[in-house]
Amino acid sequence: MKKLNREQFIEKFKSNLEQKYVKSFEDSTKFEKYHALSDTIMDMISKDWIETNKKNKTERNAFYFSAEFLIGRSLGNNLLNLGIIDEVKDILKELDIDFDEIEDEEDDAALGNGGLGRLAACFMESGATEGLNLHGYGVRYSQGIFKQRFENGFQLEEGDSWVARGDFWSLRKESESQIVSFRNFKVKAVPYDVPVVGYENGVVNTLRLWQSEAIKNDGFDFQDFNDFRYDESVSEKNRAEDITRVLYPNDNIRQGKLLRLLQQYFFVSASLQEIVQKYKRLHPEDKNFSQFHKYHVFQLNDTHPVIAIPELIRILLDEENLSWEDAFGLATKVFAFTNHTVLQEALEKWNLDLIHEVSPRAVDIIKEIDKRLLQSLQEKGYSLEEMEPYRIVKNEMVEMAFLATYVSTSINGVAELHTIILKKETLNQWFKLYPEKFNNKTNGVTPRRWLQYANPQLTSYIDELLKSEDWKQDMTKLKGLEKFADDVKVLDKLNEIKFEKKVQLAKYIKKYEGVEIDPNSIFDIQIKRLHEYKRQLLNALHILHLYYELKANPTLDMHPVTFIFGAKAAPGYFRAKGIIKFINEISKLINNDPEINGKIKVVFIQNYRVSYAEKLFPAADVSEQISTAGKEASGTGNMKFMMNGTPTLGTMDGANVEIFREAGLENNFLFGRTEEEINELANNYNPVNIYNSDERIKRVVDALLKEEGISDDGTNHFLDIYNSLVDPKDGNRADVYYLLEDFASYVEAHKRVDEAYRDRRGYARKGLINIANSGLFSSDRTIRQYGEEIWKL
Ligand code: BZD
Repeated sequence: MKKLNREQFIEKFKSNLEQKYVKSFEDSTKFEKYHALSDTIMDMISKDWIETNKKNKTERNAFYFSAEFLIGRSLGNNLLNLGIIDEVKDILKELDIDFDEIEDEEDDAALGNGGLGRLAACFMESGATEGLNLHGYGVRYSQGIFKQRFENGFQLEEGDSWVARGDFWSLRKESESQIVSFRNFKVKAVPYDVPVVGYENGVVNTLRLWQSEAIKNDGFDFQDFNDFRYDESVSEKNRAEDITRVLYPNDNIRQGKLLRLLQQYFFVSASLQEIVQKYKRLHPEDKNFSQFHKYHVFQLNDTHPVIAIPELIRILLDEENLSWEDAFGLATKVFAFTNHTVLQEALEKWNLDLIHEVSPRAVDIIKEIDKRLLQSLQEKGYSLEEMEPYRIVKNEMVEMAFLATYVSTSINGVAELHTIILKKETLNQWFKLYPEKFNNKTNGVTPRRWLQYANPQLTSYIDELLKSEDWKQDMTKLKGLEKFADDVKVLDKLNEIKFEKKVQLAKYIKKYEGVEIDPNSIFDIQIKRLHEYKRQLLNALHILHLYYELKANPTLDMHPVTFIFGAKAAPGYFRAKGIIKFINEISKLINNDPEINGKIKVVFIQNYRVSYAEKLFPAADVSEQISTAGKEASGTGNMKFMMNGTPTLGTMDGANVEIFREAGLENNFLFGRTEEEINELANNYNPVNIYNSDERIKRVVDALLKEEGISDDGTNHFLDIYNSLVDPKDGNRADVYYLLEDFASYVEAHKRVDEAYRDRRGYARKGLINIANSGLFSSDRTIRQYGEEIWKL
């Protein structure tokens, strides 16, 4: 397939350079070349972008409302999806430019925390690839997730001014700006459109991110300035820009901050106003919006955009003069809700006073919805007591998940087990009332970024084995790889590719972390946000256990292992930061112990992010997915490892359950209690007994306080962790994530890995079967299900 006119491309690239920087090609920097290359690509997609927009106008459209889109870099992915990545690499080589160096000039667009934000980015890409009319709407934070650095083993945070050097992947659409009215001030919302390129199909969808700015004179009041009131002259500008200044860096924890609610209201209000305006322009005859629901469906990515429900009703009531019945009736037809967590501390509740600060009308409308809900329940014969669990407003607090569930046509969980738990526990009362609304949509990840782009070596080998590239359009075709399961040439080649990716990663880690790691060791990797329920601490305690075993028996027969961690802790999450320090202390202790003889190495990479992840997943031998059963809604990193041929060492949690089912337990390493077993245990769980009766556990837990080489430098972080496991304060329960309960089983699972890895071909076979059965976890499949079953596109 010839997609590129080489001469034209080079011509355009060079003229971009000359025009943007008034420099010759020879004199330009790597960054300038990156910029010119990006602009060349933006030019190339403009026609398709216009065409896609035109087509969407007359059809039904889905709108993905999300406070986060964790995009990462765009250059490589767009080149891949345009089908020109190899050719462009080639051209650059001819020009004596190293593509890897150019692409390293791009900062990640890190407008998200973790899984939820990255899922939104995968969905956008798969939506374009599947040719769906899918529009993303979100926030253009000036500062994305903080940059992480370690100093003396402690996490330090720095700002992430990702646009400082220029954002070349969006277009500012000044003319489509909106005014957002808060209770006591107004701001201008300016859209920045990011193109979402479908995979080799000519589709370019749009991700629209809103930026907050002052309305007048660029917010800068010259009158004030001329009157020597400098402070006042800039204050309005600052106040407006504050709204989208920074992403809140917490995941899976509620934060009841006014600014956060202002952000949420800001982007949904701007989005809905714009969408309603467009509708009126295209359907001037439909004065009462009777057809609106036929053209629109809004997917709410968790509760963060749920304030869109009262906002749409407000627009219809106050601006468009609809009746309550019509406005509310319309709202009940156009929203769908995705839940991403069952952790109680993460479920959003907003105080009515705070909502009033942001939008007084939202308070009226929410109260009216609550009132009418209770009326309707009463009419159905519910007693006061029976009505209680349904109250949307209680003690002046609004349960956002309840509001979303009541109004939406669809409520979905993100993995089979998660949806079961939603139905039987978290939203059980609502499931009883509206069973037909509940459904599961197991997450997926885009195979373009996470397999084809991240692992071109494996990709071309799959092409070779399957003698076709059809699998790139339909990942279930990977199943065809199973017939090579006992072909030693294939298994050896898979090991060879894995080794090459490990060598590449080792170089990268040497460059950025200054640590040498051995690509012949087992790369055992846990990369995800730092959270107690994800149990990085369990991993750490096990490593310490191995270390003590090795100290006691230096000739212990084990294959060398490199344990790799990557994780950011929310800046205010004290215990999570303590766990980072603890792992860094263990790393220092072990890596500097000559007696260990290279048998164990521990590396905590700094500033784990999408672009780092792309190097980690393909190089992994073990995928650590060790959350307490029932706590991880789905997980998506687990799927990225699987696609790259890495067996899972994990619990029966989230989508692990489905991974085990698809690839077989014999090709993975299951351990730990099930969700049911943990529920049974709950009230009788006594971790102190385990601590006292298992010497191995006592030894590693005590290390928190007693090991000489391990210190929290007087910060009390390690005492806090110790207490959380076996000596909780203020009537709290001990070890609420069951680390000690699962410890023995985890140790044993690692032994099975060690054993299995010695049979190098046997291990490659497990990897192969995982790849062959990873088709289910393509976000193409997920987004098709949303499109067919929820959005009815
Ligand atoms: O969403 C995650 C879940 O924890 C994962 O199990 C799941 O795979 C993904 C995608 O469905 N949730 C988050 O990432 N949540 C957040 O990042 C978040 C952010 C702000 C506020 C609350 C949660």
